[in-house]
Amino acid sequence: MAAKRDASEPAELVVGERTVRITHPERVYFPATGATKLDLANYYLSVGDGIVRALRERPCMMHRFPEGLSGEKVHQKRLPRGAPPWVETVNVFFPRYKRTADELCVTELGSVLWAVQMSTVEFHPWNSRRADTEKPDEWRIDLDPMPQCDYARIRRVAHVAQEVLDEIGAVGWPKTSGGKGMHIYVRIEPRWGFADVRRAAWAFAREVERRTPDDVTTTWWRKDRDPHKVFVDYNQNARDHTIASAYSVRGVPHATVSTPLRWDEIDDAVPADFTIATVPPRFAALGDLHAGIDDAVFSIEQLLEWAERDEREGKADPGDPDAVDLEAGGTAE
Ligand SMILES: [Mn+2]
Repeated sequence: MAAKRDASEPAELVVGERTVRITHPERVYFPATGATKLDLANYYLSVGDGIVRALRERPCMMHRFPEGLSGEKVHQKRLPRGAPPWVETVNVFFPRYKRTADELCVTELGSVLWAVQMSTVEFHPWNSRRADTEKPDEWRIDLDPMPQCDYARIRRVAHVAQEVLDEIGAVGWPKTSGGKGMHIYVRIEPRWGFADVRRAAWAFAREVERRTPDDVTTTWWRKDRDPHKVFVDYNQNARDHTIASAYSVRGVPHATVSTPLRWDEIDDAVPADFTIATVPPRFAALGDLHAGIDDAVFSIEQLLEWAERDEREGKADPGDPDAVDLEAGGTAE
């Protein structure tokens, strides 16, 4: 009788010099397609350089689905117990709760796979790194469709954002959000705190709005936003706001992936086409389209000047509702 591997036995994945045991490899995580926990692990293995580049040295929230998508979702800040010693962490402070937490800090692909073993589907890294968690090195342009906004509008706004980025000498790296929107990341010098990076993002969003007012809103209150427009969500640059990283799978039925795009793909690329099934061959063919992100570092000074100009004209935004003054002792609300 031929030896047959029992599908319910743990799988052992070799990742560089690490071996990661995946228990319950056959557990269905995505009931709509039947994709299992092992499929998820193999997906992350196949985009290894890309996911590590997106997460490297960043505090990272883990969005876990211990029973797959049919069960409860856990937003996990603290690294779960039982991690091998090579899985690294970074200690971050949460002023709102006056507590610290040791969050996952990916330094190698093995730790991504260990997070999958701990049922992580989505990775939500900070926009700063452990060398100084209070100084973001990533400006995140989040193009959020309001409920009745069509994707053509997202595409148009992405091109306007690209035009403004070009003019200020910044290199933007677009990706699908894995949902209905788009993200554009810009590497920045880690010289400013969250409040300034957010102000810079706000000034940029307003410039994009000025150029295409029929497509964009920067209106603060959700209820006041035109439901057909794109909200350029500058608040994603506030402290302790995180969004799914490049190559992060999303916890949705068809396991879409937040997928890096070339600028010239934006008009044709359909976000729903990028899933844990389709992104591995794409990655094998194209490599990581964000591979150059760490070499294109932008300084936000000009955007801060725009922010000052707009503030002088009395157009300051109402402030981040979640902002906490760290130096004043961190009393929120
Ligand atoms: Mn978004």
